[in-house]
Amino acid sequence: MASGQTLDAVRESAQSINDVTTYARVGTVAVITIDSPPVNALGGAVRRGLMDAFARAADDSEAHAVVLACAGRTFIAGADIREFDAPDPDAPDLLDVLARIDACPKPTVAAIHGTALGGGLETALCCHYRVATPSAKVGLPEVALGLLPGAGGTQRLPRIVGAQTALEMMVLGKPVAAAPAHEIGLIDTIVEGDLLEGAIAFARNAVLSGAPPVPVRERSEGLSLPHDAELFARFRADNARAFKGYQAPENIVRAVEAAVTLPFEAGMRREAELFQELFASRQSAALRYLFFAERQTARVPDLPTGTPKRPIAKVGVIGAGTMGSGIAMNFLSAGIPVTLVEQEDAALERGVAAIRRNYEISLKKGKLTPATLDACTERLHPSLDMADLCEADLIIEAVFEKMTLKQEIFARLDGIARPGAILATNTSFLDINAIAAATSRPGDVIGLHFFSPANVMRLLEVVRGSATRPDVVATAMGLARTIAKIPVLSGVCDGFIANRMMTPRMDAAQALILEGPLPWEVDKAMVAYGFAMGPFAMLDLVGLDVIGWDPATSTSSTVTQVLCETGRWGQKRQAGFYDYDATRRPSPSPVTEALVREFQFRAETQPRLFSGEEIVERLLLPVVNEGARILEEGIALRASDIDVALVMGYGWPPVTGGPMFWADTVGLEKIIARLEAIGETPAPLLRRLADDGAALHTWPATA
Ligand code: T1G
Repeated sequence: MASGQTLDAVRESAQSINDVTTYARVGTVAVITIDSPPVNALGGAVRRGLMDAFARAADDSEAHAVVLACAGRTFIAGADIREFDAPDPDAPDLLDVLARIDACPKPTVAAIHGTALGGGLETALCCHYRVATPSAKVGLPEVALGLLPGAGGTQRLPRIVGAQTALEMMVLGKPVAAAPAHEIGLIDTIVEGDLLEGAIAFARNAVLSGAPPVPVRERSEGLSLPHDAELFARFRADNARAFKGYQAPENIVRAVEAAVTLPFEAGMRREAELFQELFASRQSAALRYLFFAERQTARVPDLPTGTPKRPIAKVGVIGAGTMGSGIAMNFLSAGIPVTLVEQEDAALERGVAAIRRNYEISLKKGKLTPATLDACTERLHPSLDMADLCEADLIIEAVFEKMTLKQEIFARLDGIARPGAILATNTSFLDINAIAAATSRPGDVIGLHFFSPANVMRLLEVVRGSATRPDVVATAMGLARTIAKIPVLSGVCDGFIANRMMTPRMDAAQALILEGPLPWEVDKAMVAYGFAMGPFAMLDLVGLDVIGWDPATSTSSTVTQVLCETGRWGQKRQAGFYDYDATRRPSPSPVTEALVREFQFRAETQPRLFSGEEIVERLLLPVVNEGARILEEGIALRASDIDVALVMGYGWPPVTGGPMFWADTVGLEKIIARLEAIGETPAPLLRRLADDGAALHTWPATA
């Protein structure tokens, strides 16, 4: 970051403020540096350091300006989320620290590299100026944690960029790159060369200009931008769908309304009220839980520390269908060449065309540059000959879900793949051990279960066979991050983790409609809970005929079987549980209703009304029970891994935290009682945890 000369000057004069903060002076510019890995988060030590360092700067008569910089990979990346539920009692409150910075009478300059996010950008907004490297990004992503910028961001940001841009930045929560941030005035200068030198020069010029520095709280250019009173109403209307079910966006809008209508101090008080509402909410607790849960899945406690990873420089994919081409894209986009093998030319061409089409869609959306698109597609090597996989470091089989076919392929791979190559199967439920047994190298065989669309869904289930070697597991878990996936380690069982967890939800839904609620009433309840679509709409989308229905053995013994037998296979037939018009718009079907009523009659149930909450509970209880069994069997390492798998693999509503987190919000004693009330046998782990007063979603504490 800093060239030799400047860095030497800083080092020579640096004095320790505390273990994460130093104070130096380069000429007449004070340089405060935070060094608190991994992301310089605003934990207690950083807050104490900032408080004392800025006090020192204000009193230092030799210092005519102040630069705030960070060491390591990034400028301050936000409040320390780990401290939210266990704040450091001895450290000053963040708002007091920022007030100290904000009150500095000398020009203050934030030198930003990496990502200045959340409280990090709010700290920079308490400086008079912000300079950044070209690759830096700034943002207020608190909405992703179910929060709003609670350290003045909702009040200061609009004063620079205006209400509309501020709303977009905070409600979408997406970081803004340095160049566009400079265009909207959020960054004062982009420093092409050495950031610290540039920041010091900027500070010197600010002093030389003689102009009194104006704190952001006193600026108003953003608020004087033309905006009509309809702005907020329109913003709410335009984003109503995206806001649905989330509390934080509305509170952000209200906070920005306060920035536009109230004096700064009153606006800060309003921001604090709105922040506290969110901080105390279950949604935010769930999202903060998932933030760390996602970052924990890659840890495999029983892997010896320092387990080596095998270098993966070349990848082979067998099967150019929807999954194979999607899987290939993950590696192409990560800069890894892929040999894509198919049996027939037409199938191979379809796969290659699908890959190119997907990249072109990303290009149209501005997510890709033409150069990147060309680089990705140039890394793709289509082939009709498995022998071309002989140099691959990793080969992923993604063919039809048939054990004999997979075993045949792995047996052939055994003779083709180089020694040390990792042989992976994308099977979604077949026994990895049986596939591995088809080779002479079962230790090199592993499951890499991608979720469709494979180039989009972030979950990657890494399935460890009984013979899979530790370095193969370590390689797969590390590779997930390389291809921007969240790895969840699974043992071998039917459906691994995510599919196994979703099965009892579907079974419960099918059973429930015999007790009263119709399919669309069940779906409505699940959508209200936060799912994008309910289980029956999902069945219609996927196709009833492909979910384990066999015409040869169908016996009209379930609603689904009868629907399939009568050709109501779902959306593709414009009739399934729902009826569909030509645009595939669904409507409750009288045919299905009559069928359900008939089955209710046969079941001799006393159909009754169910509330939405009761429907949700009836579908979630068996899922929680299955999760507890998965943990007891050692299939999943942690309960939070199960939640991450469902959120990342099946769009389980993140604001609920996932089924294991939900179970603790209900209380395990109640979960057990309600499971028994519906005739389910609670998994022993639930009883043990309930007896110990322990939580399910953080079990096991050690993993
Ligand atoms: N607090 C504590 N730890 C954090 C952290 C944070 N804010 N951000 C990251 N870490 C840890 C993370 O757990 C991991 O730890 C390591 O850093 C690397 O993270 C008052 C209330 C900065 C873009 O939401 O978006 O400020 O697993 O694996 O992919 O208004 O981390 O190594 O032990 O993600 O390079 C707002 C959250 C907080 C930013 C880096 N800030 N962080 O991504 O690495 S709320 C955020 C990120 C707030 C104020 C409000 C990303 C990153 P470990 P990583 P990365």
